[in-house]
Amino acid sequence: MATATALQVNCDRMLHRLDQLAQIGSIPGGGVCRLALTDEDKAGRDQVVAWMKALGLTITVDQLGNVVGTRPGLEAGPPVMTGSHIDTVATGGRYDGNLGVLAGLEVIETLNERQIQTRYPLAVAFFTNEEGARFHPDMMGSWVFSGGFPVEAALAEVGTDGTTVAKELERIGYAGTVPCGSQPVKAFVELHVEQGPVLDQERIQIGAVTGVQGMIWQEFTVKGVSNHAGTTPMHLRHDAGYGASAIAVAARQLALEMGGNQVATVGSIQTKPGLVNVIAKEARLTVDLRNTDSALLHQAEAQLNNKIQEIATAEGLEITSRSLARFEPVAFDPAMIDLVAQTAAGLGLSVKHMPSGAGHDAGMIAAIAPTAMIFVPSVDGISHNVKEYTAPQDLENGANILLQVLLKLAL
Ligand code: HGY
Ligand code: MN
Ligand code: MN
Repeated sequence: MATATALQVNCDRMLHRLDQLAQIGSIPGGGVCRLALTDEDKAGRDQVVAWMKALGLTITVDQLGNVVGTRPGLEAGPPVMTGSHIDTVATGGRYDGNLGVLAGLEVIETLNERQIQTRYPLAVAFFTNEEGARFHPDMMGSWVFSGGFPVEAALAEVGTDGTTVAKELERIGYAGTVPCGSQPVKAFVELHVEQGPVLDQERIQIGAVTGVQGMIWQEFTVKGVSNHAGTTPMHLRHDAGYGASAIAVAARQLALEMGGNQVATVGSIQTKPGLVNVIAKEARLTVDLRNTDSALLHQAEAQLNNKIQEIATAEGLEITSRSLARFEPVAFDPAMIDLVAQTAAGLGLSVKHMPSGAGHDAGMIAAIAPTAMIFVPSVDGISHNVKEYTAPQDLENGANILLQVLLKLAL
């Protein structure tokens, strides 16, 4: 259809929405803090729902607060869906997740302007708690939406501040009634900033994402003995603070020794009582392990657990753990990956097939529908940081590919 391939998004309009949404929960440095189900997340949700309504979309809110805006097609049936998330980490950038949702709205507005009707319905979704920073695990909403996690378990999750998903959904008015898992999807395409350095360093314009790497999040509690930092001989110490630090060093060492795609980090360490002259009696820390290869990821986990047992024995510490998130690597549908790559090439853009280092809602929806992702470069590979930045031309390229891919799937 000649007109369809000539269609372009209105990038200024999309940038304006990105800027408006970034004002909600804005933090110094141009970043955003809209932790899932907080007042800021509510305000962001209300804004996006208002835009969806203005575009004539039919809105559904499911039991976990996942929001889907649907544009009817000439035929009824499962929609071709795009979207992402609008919750952020506490030190978030303005593009992570938000770009995918607002580019979806831009596609809808472009089609509305030209009164283009698609054969199948089109939908734009934002999923609850993709980040998993306040409530674990991450990708919670899309995981429940795609039937991977029981909605009851998700609603009962207790956040880092002691409240539950259920209570917070009620409080912000997004405890919907649509049963989770009741909304079939014909195909799913997510536009997202890469959040890593590959496209930027290799000066490539588009990533045709082949899949999402596996991830394991564990929280360890290290119990030792509080004592005086000055009088206690070193060989008599059971220092939980040292134990936690030794785990952090072991995780990093393990990733460096394994090499390849293995990564590891300790993002959070808290000690009690947390005083300069008191040997810590307790420490709590999180470990994030990831790898594109399932067997290697499990090998990393086993090796780290062995090391942790050695630390516990050597230091006379009691170390327990609880799982916060556990996702196997996901491979996207080859035909969908090719569609992204061919569409990018057709628009004269350079494209690279690559895995995603970050978790994404697409990694969950892939369980119920042919799925693909489109990456655009992150300058210096920075993300989960207020300095996250993607150039307007790259944002426009990504949105135009999203437009063309959705049309090819829905016309
Ligand atoms: O942690 C992740 O990869 C995602 O941002 N939730
Ligand atoms: Mn994201
Ligand atoms: Mn993120």
